[in-house]
Amino acid sequence: MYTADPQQASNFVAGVDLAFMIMLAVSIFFLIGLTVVMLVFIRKYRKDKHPKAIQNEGSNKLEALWTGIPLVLVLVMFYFGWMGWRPMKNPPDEAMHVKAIARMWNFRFEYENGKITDTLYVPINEPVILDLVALDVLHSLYIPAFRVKEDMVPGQEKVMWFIPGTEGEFDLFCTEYCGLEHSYMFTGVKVMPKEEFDAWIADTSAVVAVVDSETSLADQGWEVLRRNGCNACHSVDGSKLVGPSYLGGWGGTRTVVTDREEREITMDAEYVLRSVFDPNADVVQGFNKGLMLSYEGMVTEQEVELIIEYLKKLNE
Ligand code: HEC
Ligand SMILES: [Cu+2]
Repeated sequence: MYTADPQQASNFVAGVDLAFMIMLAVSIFFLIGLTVVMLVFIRKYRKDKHPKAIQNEGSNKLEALWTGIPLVLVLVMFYFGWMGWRPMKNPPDEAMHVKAIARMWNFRFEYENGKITDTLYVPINEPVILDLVALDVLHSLYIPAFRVKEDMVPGQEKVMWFIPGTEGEFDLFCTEYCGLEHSYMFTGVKVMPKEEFDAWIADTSAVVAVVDSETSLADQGWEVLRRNGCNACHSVDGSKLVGPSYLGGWGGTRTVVTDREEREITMDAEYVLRSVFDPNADVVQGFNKGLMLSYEGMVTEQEVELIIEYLKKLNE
């Protein structure tokens, strides 16, 4: 996915890489230096040359030296680390905001005009502020090429910002182990020329057009499931993941727990709708409450109907 010049990918690359290279250089210097000194000493002070060990009472000069030099080195590293990190904490006042929402186990990005995507789209050379929202547990948004990473904490308002400097696609993923399908939280950032981005963002038809394209209703239902990350928890082949499989679900009966009472229920449209908007009202026996969050406001009723079309087709 790494299609562009890494040094230009964002405004933070130079600062972070400089700090990294300095630390790497210091480490390599000491690795080689210490190894050489060790080998020399092994030779110089071996037993047949130095049969009698002597007691060394210490040296204030040496003490001062090996306190002073590392102190300076550590402060140099701190300085460059700080210089690379500080600007990340100072987002500009004027910038495009995108809401980045993480949940088990996908990312979604909401733009100022309401457009929603599962890949992040940004214009080149424009500052972008991501408002980080975690709906369930700790996640962490990481874009290695941009050298940015920030934890996403439920209930905490945090931001991340950057100015993309190269067109192309870069990896974006969750880097805080957040449960079974953590590795599914893998998507990308697409950096586009400004005009192309403006045209893209203005085109909200893609959001609406889910319903009236050429594809069959069931295929559109699948698309809704894919886009919302439902498949991280629900399989199509009957295997049990975090939630029940879609297979054989529609029209079947299942035992659910409603207000601590067990009852039999048939999977009809009403039940599916309730499962999506109020998942913890009826909890399917053998599965845990509280894992599926409500998709109220994220999935429309119309989209639930498409999901149902897909479930029906799966039974055929
Ligand atoms: C984090 C995991 C997770 C995600 C993501 C998730 N679900 Fe669920 N889902 C569950 C669990 C666990 C259950 C069973 C417990 C319950 O009924 O609340 C469940 C139950 C259901 C049921 C009832 C299933 C049955 O066989 O009775 C439906 C329908 C459903 N989910 C649809 C969806 C849809 C549609 C999405 C995406 C918009 C989705 N789920 C996303 C975990 C998840
Ligand atoms: Cu995560």
